[in-house]
Amino acid sequence: RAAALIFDVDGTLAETEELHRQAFNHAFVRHGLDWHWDRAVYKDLLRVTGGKERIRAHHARLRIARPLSDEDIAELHRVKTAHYAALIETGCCPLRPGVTDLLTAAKARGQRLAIATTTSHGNIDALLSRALGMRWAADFDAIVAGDDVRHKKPAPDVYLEVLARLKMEPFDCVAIEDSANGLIAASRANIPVLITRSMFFRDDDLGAARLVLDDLSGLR
Ligand code: XBP
Ligand code: MG
Repeated sequence: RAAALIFDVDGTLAETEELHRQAFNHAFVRHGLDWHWDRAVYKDLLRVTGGKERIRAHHARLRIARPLSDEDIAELHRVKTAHYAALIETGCCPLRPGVTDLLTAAKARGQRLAIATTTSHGNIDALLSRALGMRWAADFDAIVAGDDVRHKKPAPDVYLEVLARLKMEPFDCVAIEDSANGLIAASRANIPVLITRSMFFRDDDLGAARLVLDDLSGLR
């Protein structure tokens, strides 16, 4: 039994990527851009982790593009983030099946809990305070977000930072992830990975994981 469970957020705790997608599209309209990311386009763009990085990557792929400055990208991402929080606030994005039970059971048997994600502290808090209550963070011994480290997933940085804060060895932990980038990040930190398949990564090859499940229900 693992002494600590380290959770990814987007796709793993909740199917948030669809809301991120809608929030990006909202920001593009607000910024006067004629971009629209449909699900197929977004699925492909998810290979680029990080919202600002994803916007930049899309812009770089367009052949004829008006210049997009760092300030433009920061502003687009601010609008995106505000709209994402508003969408989460509506309560339309519950935690995935089995997540709450697993957190409760893990806590009861003395396993430590942590988060290793690419998204921001603000987005994590919006999701988890809605789903678990305002004091949700008290149950987690380490919460590391994308902007806390130099390199986002698939780099191992967020996982290495979690291990450092927990003062634990990788083989005493299990990472719970939904994407190939997350699997690679945790594997590079030598942490065994459990995959819970999510909407956008349903047919990805995630066979390198220790275990691949459709969701976390019935796991405890
Ligand atoms: C999540 C991401 C994030 C979200 C958007 O990856 O890549 O970029 O799509 O969040 P993972 P931000 O689940 O592997 O952590 O716009 O806040 O970056
Ligand atoms: Mg994910």
